[in-house]
Amino acid sequence: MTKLKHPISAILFVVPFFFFTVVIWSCTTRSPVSETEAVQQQDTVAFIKHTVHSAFISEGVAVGDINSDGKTDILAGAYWFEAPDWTPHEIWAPVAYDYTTGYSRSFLNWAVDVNGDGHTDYINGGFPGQDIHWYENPGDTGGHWKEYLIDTMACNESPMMADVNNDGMPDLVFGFEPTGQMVSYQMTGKGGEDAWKRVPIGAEGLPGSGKFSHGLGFGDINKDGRNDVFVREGWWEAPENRDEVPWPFHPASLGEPASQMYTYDFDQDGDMDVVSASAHNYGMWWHEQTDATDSLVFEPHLITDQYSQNHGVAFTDINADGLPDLVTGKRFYAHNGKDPGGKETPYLFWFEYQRDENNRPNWTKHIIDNNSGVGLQIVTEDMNGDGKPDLVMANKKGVYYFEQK
Ligand SMILES: [Ca+2]
Ligand SMILES: [Ca+2]
Ligand SMILES: [Ca+2]
Ligand SMILES: [Ca+2]
Repeated sequence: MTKLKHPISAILFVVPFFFFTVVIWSCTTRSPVSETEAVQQQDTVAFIKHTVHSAFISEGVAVGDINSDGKTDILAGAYWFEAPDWTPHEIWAPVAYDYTTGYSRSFLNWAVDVNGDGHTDYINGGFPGQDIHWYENPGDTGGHWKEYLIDTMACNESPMMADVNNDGMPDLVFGFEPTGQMVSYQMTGKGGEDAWKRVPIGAEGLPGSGKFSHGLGFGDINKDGRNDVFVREGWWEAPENRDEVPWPFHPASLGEPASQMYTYDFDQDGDMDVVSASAHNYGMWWHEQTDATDSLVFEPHLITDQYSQNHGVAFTDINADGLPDLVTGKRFYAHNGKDPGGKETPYLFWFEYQRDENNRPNWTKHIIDNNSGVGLQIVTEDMNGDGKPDLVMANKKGVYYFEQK
């Protein structure tokens, strides 16, 4: 296995350290944040910005030790970038993209040893509803990586990697629009065209499985000890035997079209709540679970409506206080500048999660940068081995590594 960080391990990243601040901004305004404010809010945790690549090549990104030298490299689009100097190496022959008019062929990326030969391979998903491939790391042989098809169609705009069948190996999860199903792809270990086995999660004709469905998450939403799959329209309940498919679907209302969603007991009342952020419009919310008697009822609470296009969200403990935090920002030119706020400042920020004396959540905004933003995913990985999570993202401005000081 490579240094893969999938959602569960991100959620479990906990280091005890205590810190306290208060929410100082109004979540009802939408005024631009000044650079002065941005600097002032970098007080608790600071990052060094490394520009890995300064052109649009991908909106997905992954990390892994590609050349087995013990250093974590970065993969985005047609390249892997060799640590520590981020020397580019081609995976396939790159082509140029224009961020003002179009998209790349690389929307979501992952790195894992697919064929079990000890070399970290690459998974690349394209435009929503288009094909998804894995690329075999050639090792010392070098040259472009051999491409294998996983499926002709990967739907939902936030395909994810998660251990759905609980066998210790990461699976791919996304929708299949023709049948309206949420599906998983499990690694067979065989490599080649047979490297992935498709296993449905849900029955046919259910939401969240369309090409442009927005919002997908994985976690134990009903708190029975088994991680479930959820979308903004409901959730699939993991059975004790994960191979008993389809998993039962429970309708629930989890808000507006979103990007990656996460579940956590934010108000510490014993039930699982959900956090989501708008992928193309304004807003971030935590959804308080208020009733578990039916298929779960949630009440949304606004975290902020100040930023739009939060199409990549990570959930990890940034400041090592034992509480997971949100990391997101603007997906720069998500729809070529046409979304609400599409041409506003491409901020990257984290929202520090804390609780007041009554266990009500509060969220403190920390601006990290004002000239990058996010793409479709954020990697939170300790890139340099100092124990602190760093941030890696790729979007229509370039590829960035934010090293936590
Ligand atoms: Ca391999
Ligand atoms: Ca469960
Ligand atoms: Ca709760
Ligand atoms: Ca924290």
